Amino acid sequence: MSDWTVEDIEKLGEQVEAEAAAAPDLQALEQVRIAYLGREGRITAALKAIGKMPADQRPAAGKAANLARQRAQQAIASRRKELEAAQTRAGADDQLDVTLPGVGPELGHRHPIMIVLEELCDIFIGMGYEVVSGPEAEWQALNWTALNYPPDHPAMDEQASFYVNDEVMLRTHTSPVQIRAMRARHQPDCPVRQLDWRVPPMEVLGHCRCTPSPVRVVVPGRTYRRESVTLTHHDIFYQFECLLIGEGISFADLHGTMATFVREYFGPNTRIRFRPDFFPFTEPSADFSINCEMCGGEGCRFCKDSGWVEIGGSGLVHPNVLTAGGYDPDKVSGFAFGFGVDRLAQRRFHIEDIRTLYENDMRFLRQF
Ligand code: FA5
Repeated sequence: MSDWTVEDIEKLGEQVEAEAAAAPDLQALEQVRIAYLGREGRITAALKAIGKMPADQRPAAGKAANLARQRAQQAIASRRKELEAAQTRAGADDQLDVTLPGVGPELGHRHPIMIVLEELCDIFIGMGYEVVSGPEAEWQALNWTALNYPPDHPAMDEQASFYVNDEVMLRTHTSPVQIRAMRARHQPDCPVRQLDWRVPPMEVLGHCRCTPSPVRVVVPGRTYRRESVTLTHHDIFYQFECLLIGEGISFADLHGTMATFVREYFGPNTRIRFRPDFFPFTEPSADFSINCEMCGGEGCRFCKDSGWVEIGGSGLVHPNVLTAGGYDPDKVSGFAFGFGVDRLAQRRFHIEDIRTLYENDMRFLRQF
């Protein structure tokens, strides 16, 4: 006769599950396995005892013992998995070698265009100029009309510009900021400050009820033109604009300011050359070049053997543009000039293809 009852056997499953779950490590779990499933284990003993039980109890006892064995195997296997995973995690932590040199975060790099722009701004701030900006999506009225472009000027052709809608476009140059800067220098209560940008330029002066302050600003900024991309032309590029308005400003002031700027930026022996040009917003207008710093003016492939490198456009502010800014052309005058920044960056860092400046290739950017 056996001492085992069916109830005893049924309880084994519950007991082994509780003990397996409580095992703190793999060694303790092995002890649980031996205690229940080992040769002398309790479930093994129960299975052996079935043959000695009364015949009517054997089927139920056999079923209970098999179930207990199944529960024991599952409980032990799942606890083993948990304990092994914990051990792997702990092992990984142990592998941290605190004596290894640290990996420093990689420092960012300034974009070559930003390096040039900051240097340009510093030079002009040193001369008492204020750095201002304007929107890249600009009123057509400011990009063209207020700058004295006649309605049929070829530059307004859709081919050369990106239009957003009938009134807004991506600015093709930084010159529209001239108008914004002028109107911002009217006294706070002057109606010109509140005027719609689309008011016909020749009417603006009629709204002025103040004496606007002199203007001395530079404008670094991104510009857009619908052009074929080449080594030196892009459809996105940066310009740098300078505007001075006050009493008695003449071409001599333009020349003096530019001479100071080019000597600071390109070197003390730099010379400037003006040649007559045309811009609707300046009169007279001139393009300006400097002697080629690569060959010292002798002629080389960088200056196409001319000894001169064209930098940008300049001139005295046209009376109609002063009027569009609310300034009386009989009382004040001014000069303006503007040039491309990308080409300066290309020369400074010997970058042959302007596209490299806009591709964001880290191998290129890491060099600066
Ligand atoms: C202008 O944009 C005038 N607003 C400059 C100006 C300002 C004249 C104030 C008078 C008074 P222009 O179209 O020439 O001018 O452009 C000026 C400079 O921008 C060029 O000399 C060139 O360096 C640069 N530039 C023009 N188009 C591109 C382009 N597609 N890609 C790169 N740079 C360009």
